[in-house]
Amino acid sequence: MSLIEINFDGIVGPSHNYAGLSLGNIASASHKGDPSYPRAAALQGVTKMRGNLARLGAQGFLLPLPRPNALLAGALNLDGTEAPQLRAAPWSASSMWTANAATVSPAPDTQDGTCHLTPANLVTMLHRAQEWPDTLRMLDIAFGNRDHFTVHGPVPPTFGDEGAANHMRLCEGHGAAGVEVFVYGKTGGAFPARQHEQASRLVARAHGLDPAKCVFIEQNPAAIEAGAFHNDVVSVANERVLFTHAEAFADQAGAYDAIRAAFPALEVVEVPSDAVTLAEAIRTYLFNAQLLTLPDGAMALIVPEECRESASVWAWAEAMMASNGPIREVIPVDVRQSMANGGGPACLRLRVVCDPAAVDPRFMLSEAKADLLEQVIAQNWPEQIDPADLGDETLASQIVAARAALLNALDLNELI
Ligand code: SUG
Repeated sequence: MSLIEINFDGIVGPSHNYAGLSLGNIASASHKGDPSYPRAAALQGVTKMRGNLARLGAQGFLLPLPRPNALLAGALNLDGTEAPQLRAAPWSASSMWTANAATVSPAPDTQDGTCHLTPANLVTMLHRAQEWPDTLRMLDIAFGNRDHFTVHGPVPPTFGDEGAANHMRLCEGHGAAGVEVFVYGKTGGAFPARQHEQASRLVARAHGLDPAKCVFIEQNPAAIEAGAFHNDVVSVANERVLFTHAEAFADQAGAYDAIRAAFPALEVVEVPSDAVTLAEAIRTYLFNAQLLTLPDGAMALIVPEECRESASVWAWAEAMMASNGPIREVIPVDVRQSMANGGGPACLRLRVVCDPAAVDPRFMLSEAKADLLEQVIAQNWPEQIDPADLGDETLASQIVAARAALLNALDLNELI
């Protein structure tokens, strides 16, 4: 059995819009009310997947959830007198950010030798809290092979859990046993701390992880205050490398020491604040990057285009590429439609280390399937949505039909 890391990207749903729903997410707040372009957004996502398929040889995807969500709309008793943000919540396409779909512990880390997945409850934000039941349904199908996967229910409220966005794994190779790092926030600041320490600890127990191979670290409150609503906005790990901003953790040196105690081979690539300020790191999403191991063993960082446009970030990236560090390439991708809602390349993917043959093949990408996705999206996704359109019956029917066309094309009608 060969275990590899597979990125499961969220296909951007046909209801993608900018309603400013996420307090503490600066991009979401600053694009509130803008028109969105769901077709372009979804096509940007497929192009990103194609690039990684060519680089890595394997790529998976997860599907948009049913929107508008009639169950939530009903529970909210919408009658037109409500605040626009309540009206928008059932229409949110936020499940595109699959780094928040679940926390994943690969088989070599767990007691029973299966890969464990816990869907994130996302309880802090109304529009995200509606995701987990449909996410769970999908995970149960994609990872339904019980010889290889264990899929749990979510962490109970009120412990907020935002999934893999606050989880990092250090290992010598993806298929080897690793150390899992859980990053949580403490409440009390201006913005919500969306990952609760007890949620992280509960997930680690449920997954049967060795306590000696788990590290729990507090996020820097100043980073949350500056807009790092998830840890993956300020750091990312791959194999033995932790790529991080110098202000990511409450106790930066203590965090490195704690990780090193469990994983002595740790190699930290730290970006100091005088090279890239915390604000610029959050604006450009330098750390919301996919840190990939290429087939030749070198690492590449897939960053948003916004990084190349920033003088300080790009100067730092060029210096890093010229040095002899573990990250040899920095590759910008255009995911601007997602970025405007605070979702970079790393938000758009869930990493699962597993045997690709164990995954339901309907969730695996090929060049031909990427062609098919592009075709269905081009034919069915709305070109533009203005937030004032949310609630419109004709638009609702178009969105439902677009998702149905996708499920039908992928032979996944059981998800309707
Ligand atoms: O939860 N944005 C998402 C972005 C999630 C990014 N994911 C990671 N960092 N892994 C969020 O804040 C905005 C929706 C709106 O405003 O319409 C939103 O939900």
